Amino acid sequence: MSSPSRTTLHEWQAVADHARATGRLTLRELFAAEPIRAERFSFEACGLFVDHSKQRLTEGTLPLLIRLAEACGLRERIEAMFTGERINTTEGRAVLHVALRAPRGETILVDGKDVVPEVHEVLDRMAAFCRRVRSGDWLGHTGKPIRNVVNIGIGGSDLGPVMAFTALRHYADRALTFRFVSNVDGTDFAEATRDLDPAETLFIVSSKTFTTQETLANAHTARAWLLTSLCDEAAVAKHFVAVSTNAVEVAAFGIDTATMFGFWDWVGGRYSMDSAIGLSTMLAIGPEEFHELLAGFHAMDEHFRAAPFEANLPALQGLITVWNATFLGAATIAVLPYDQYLARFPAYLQQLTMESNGKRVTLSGRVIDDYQTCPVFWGEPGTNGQHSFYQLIHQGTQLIPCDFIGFIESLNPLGQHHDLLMANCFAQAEALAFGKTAAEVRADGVPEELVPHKTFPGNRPSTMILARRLTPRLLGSLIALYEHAVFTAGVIWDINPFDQWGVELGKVLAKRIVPELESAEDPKLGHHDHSTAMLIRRYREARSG
Ligand code: G6Q
Repeated sequence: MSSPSRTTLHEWQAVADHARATGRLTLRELFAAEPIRAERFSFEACGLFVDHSKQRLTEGTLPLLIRLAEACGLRERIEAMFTGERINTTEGRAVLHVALRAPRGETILVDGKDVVPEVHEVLDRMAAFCRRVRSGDWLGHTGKPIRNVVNIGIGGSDLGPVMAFTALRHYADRALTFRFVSNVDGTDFAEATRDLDPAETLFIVSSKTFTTQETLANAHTARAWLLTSLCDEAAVAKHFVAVSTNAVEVAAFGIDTATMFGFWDWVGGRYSMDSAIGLSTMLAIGPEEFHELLAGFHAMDEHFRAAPFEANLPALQGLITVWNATFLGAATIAVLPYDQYLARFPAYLQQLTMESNGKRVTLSGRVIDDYQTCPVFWGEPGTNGQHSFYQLIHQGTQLIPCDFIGFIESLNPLGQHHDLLMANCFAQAEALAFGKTAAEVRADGVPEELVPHKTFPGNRPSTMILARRLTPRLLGSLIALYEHAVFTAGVIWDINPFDQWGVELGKVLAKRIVPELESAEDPKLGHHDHSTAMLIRRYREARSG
C-alpha cells in the first residue's frame, strides 16, 4: 500500500500557500523591509559561513519548511540512518557513509556488529600502503619506485577521487603524477597513459562490484599495456591494487587480495570517496591529511545529527532546495565555486544530487505526479562562467538559484588576484539579487531603445558559502553539507536517495547491442525500433566498408 502524497500534509499546504502569498515579493523589497536580514539568514558551523539572505525567504518561510521537515519525519530519518537501519529499502541496505568517518572508538552497529573497527582496519592498511608508495619503498617489478598513479573507476568510483585530487592538489605530493581513467572510450586510457613509464606506474582498480563493464575493460587494457612492456605476469602484483567489496572477482582478475582494500555494501558509490575508494586521495595528500578530510566530514555529521533544524546547515540547505525547486518552480540550480581547485566540484555534485534524488517514485512505490523533485545541478568555476552562461542567469526567462562558494584566503596568493576573484563573486550575487531597474538604466543616459536590453530584473536567488581556506578538513565538511542536504530533500520528497535503478536499462540494452555491432549479420527484425536498427546497420556497414 503506498502512503499518501506529501501534498496531503497540511504542513505541505501551508508552505504552498506561503509560496503563493509571498511569491511576488522581491529581494529588493525583502531587504528594504528588514535591514538586518543578512544576520537573520546567516548560519555558521564547521568552518562554513552560509548566507541564505539572498534567497527568496521571508521571516515565515524557514519555520514553515522546518514544520514540514518535522511532519515528514526528518529527525527520525536522520536517526535511522545514523543507527544503521536499512533505509535503502529498495536494495535492503543500511546507509552508513557516516561510519566511514567515525573516529576510532565510536560504535555504529549494523545487524548487531560494530563496523567502526573494520573501517579503521582498512584505513590503517591504506595508510601503511600509501606510506610505502610515497616514500619510494614500494618498488615496481623492475625495481623502480612508483611515480605515477592511475585510478581506474567510473561514477562513484571516479568522480569523488577526481574531485578530491583536484580540490586538494595544493596538499599533494608533487613527485607523484595522478591520472584518472573512467570512460570506456579508449581515448581516455590512451591519453592518460601515453607519457607514462609502465615500470613506474601503479593502477588502482576501483570498483565496488568489480563487474562494471567500463572499469573492467579499462583494467584489462591496463594490464595488457603493462605486460606488453614488462613481459612478466608477476609484474601485475606490483603494479595493480584493487578497491572493492568483491574479493572473488578481484582474485579472478589476478590482483592479489592482500593488496585489495575493502569496503561494504552499506557504502553507496556516490557516498564512497572517503572509503577505500579514496586511496588515490590518500596517496596524493598522505594519511594525515586524509584523516583531516575525514574529521571535516565527521564534524558536519555530528552537526547534522545534533543541531536544531533552525541552525542546521545541511537541513536548511536541503529545505531551501525544496523551496526553490518544488515551491518556486526552479528547474535547475547552478553551483559556482570561486576557486579553481573546486573545478570538478559541480560534476561531483551532479552525481550526488541527481543520482540520489532524480526520481519520480516514493519510498512506498507511488508515482509522484503532483510535485517536482530534484532539479538539475550544474556549474563551472567563477570567474570563467561569468564570460559564458551567466548571461542566462541574469537576464534569461528561467529562475536559476545559485550556490556561490568562496574562500577568504587564496592558496596561491598572487598580487591582487584573490581580491579580484572574490569581488566578482560578491558582485555576481548582488547583481542577481537586486538587478538594475529601467529607471537606473535610463539615469545612466542609455538610449531608450536599449533600456530593456540593459535592464536586469534581479530577484534571482543565491546562497553564499564562505570559508577561510580550502583545507582537507574544510572540503570534508563542505561535501558532507551537500550529502546531508541531499538526504534532507529526499526525505521531504519521500524518495529513496540511495538507489539508482535508472542507470540499469541503458546498461542492459548496451550489452545486447555489443554483439550486434560486431556480428556480420543484420540485427534481427523486430529486435530494435527502426531508428536504432538503422544506426547499428550504418555503423557496421561503415566500419566494414
Ligand atoms: C553510485 C553508483 C555508480 C557506481 C558506478 C561504479 O552511487 O552506484 O555511479 O559508483 O556504477 O560502480 P562500481 O564501483 O561497482 O564499479
